[in-house]
Amino acid sequence: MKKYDHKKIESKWQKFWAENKIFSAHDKSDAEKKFILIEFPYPSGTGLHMGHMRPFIAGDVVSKYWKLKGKNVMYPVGWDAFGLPAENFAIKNKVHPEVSTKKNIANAKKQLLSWGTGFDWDREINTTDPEYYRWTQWLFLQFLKKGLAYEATGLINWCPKDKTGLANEEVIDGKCERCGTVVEKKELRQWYLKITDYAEKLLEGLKALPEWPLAVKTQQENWIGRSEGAEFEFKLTAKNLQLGAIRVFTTRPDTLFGVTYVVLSPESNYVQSLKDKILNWSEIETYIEDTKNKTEIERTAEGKEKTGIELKGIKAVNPVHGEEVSVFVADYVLAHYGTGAVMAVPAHDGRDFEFAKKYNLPIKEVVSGGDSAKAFTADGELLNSGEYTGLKSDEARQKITEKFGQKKVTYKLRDWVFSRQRYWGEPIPIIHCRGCWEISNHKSQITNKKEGIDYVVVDGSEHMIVPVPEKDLPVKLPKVKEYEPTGTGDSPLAAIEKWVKVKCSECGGDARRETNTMPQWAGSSWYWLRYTDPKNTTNFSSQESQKVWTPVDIYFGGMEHTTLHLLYSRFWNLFLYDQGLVLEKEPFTKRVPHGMILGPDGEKMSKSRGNVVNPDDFVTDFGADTTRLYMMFLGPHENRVAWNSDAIIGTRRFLEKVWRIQEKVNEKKTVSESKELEILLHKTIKKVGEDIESFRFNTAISSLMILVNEIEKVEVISQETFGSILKLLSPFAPHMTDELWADLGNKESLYLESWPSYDESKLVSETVSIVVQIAGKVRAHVVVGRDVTEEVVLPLVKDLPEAKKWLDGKEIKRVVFVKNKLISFVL
Ligand code: ANZ
Ligand code: ZN
Repeated sequence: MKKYDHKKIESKWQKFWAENKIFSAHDKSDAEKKFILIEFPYPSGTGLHMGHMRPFIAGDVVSKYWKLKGKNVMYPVGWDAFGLPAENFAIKNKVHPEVSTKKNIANAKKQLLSWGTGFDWDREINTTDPEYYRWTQWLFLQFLKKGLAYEATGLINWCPKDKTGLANEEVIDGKCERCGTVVEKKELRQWYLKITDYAEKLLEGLKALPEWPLAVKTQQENWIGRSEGAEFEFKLTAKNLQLGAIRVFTTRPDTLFGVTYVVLSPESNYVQSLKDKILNWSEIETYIEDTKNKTEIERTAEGKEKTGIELKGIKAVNPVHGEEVSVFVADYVLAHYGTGAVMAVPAHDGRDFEFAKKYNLPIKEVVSGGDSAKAFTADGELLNSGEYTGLKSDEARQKITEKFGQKKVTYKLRDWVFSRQRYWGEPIPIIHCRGCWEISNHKSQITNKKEGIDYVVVDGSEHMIVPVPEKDLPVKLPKVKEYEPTGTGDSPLAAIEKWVKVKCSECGGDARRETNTMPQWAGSSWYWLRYTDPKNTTNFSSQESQKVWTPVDIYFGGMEHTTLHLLYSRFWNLFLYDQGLVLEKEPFTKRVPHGMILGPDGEKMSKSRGNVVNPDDFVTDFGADTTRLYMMFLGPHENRVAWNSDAIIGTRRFLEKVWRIQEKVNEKKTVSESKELEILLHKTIKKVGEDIESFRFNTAISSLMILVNEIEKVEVISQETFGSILKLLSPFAPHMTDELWADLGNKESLYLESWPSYDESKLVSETVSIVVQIAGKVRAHVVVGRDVTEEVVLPLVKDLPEAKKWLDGKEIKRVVFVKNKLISFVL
């Protein structure tokens, strides 16, 4: 027997698979397609880590399995190479991002190959390739054409460390998703994508995804945050002077009689417009300034002490009965939710209750069921509510809204801040032209005949927004020496005069390029479509290719992307669907999240903790097959699991055991094997297939281990049996199995074979004959399956005519059951 030399075997097969394109997907094929996707990695300087390896190997196992099951599998990979991680690495190591990205990609690709993955390298894509980002820019212009990309000046999230604006989705618990720095607010001119126009469709679409985990759908649903309620108008007065009105959004119109004050958000325009009438304006102004330094979490968390200041001299009038209540500014009311103004009902809302207690404001109970110790927030029967008293909350909500307000649906989702003040991103394909603005007579909107776009002028900038004509795409990122972020709110591109100055494609006059770049989520918002048609130079992805491959059947990825990439890509896809540019409404049929791989100490891997383990060390020392198998054996795919560097040796020994089994293989095609072994083999074939199909990799492996242990005990096995075992193991340990398959005398790779099938009739164990004893005498025999229980045997026996004769009319005192042998009735 030759030695199990993993290094030799693994590099041999990696070379063979690549040269023979064993794992390529075929655009033309009679077989049913399976599009299996992993979230493409960003090529960082430290290489791919355990967090990549887990989903990538899972996807690879599933791909190899379906290939053996005869499907036309596409398992593609590419590089999500724009964005902060690549750029930060480049800055830190003083190399241009383009250079470092190239190097990092080469390294990561080497890693992926060394893991024995079967990616289709002919479809490799790279978001920083101008031939790729040409289409990212083109797609952006489609949003612009439909009015779903717009520019506005607003108070946005700003990461002071990364020196760029961020989308709401990138702020996790008040911190930058990338670097963990507490996010500030900054007023900046920004590009936005109007994802809010798709709030309803994004929610609706979730219902058509039965194969997504509930947790993922719920998280998206909560993020979109649909609230049904109503708006009411409260008139404002100052010493009997009418000052106009404010509108409040509430989900509890049934509590309108319980309003004891009204609160405006500090950023709300209402406050500014009341400036002259407010008696304590300077105090208010200070408060507004102070709010700027607080995060949303600090402002709104229940239990945090609430602050606020009364607008002296202003009153609000409750529309139900004309009662006047005080008006406050308080930072627990956010500017960008609902109307930015709240009717406060301390008896029935927790935050209002805390606030009212602190400032000694009246608390008026209008829904029965609570006590005065805390707010009673549930529904109930109305109290103190005029003609509505006695109604149930539900009914009261309807009636009060009908009479005094308007039904309203509000979403938590905000428009997507789509520009970054960073160098390493797709340039936004826009120029700003003063000439065109002059020509349009300073109108805020004109229609471009050529491309049918309504151009919108930037607030106050006195320029027209002109999209770069499609024929001039891509707008290439200029090669520069200085690409560090400026921190001023300008992108580093703004300093490159030569690149910024450009002739306007509309009027021919002097214009300036947009210098912000797209966020790192841009390229990934459509990449799976490009895999279907990666070389197309005239279309981002042709409909013919989409027809072959979309939707993605299985999408492996992290839970942390649920309200980032996974939401963004559904949004792009829905939008493109509406434009007739993609064929499927929902891009990903099944989503499979994975648990994090923790360090050996059970903590999240991190450099500072010193518990980072590198997959490549294990691949080198133990082999890719062992590492893959161990990774998949760690525990349920969706669970967090700790990497135990000592336990991997057990997995290696298991593979060595399989290796040794080749000695037992008989020369002849078949030998007679025991019935038990045959049953076990068929059971294992069934189990491994079912487990892989439902991502229970660890239990698939355990059943393989049981089978191999049994085989170890026998003297000889047939080639056929060994072949089946190799196939079952091959998705997990591809190199060794292909090697042993060849050693059996096969001329072709195991992956050109098909998955073993099991025989349903072979699954049932053999039968046994059980003695039926009645009152101490043998009266009958009954034939049943081996190992069946008393519950199964008893009714069978009672139905036997030979037994009935002796049992009918008698009282059975006791039944003794001996498995596989005897059932005895004591009368
Ligand atoms: C009166 C009221 C009475 C409310 C009551 C609740 C309970 P969701 O469910 O999250 O949509 N609200 C409205 N706009 C707000 C803003 N800009 N900032 C902070 N809070 C705001 O929450 C809707 C409720 O949150 C609204 O219903 C409003 O308080 C508050 F017994 O109005 B409610
Ligand atoms: Zn112009």
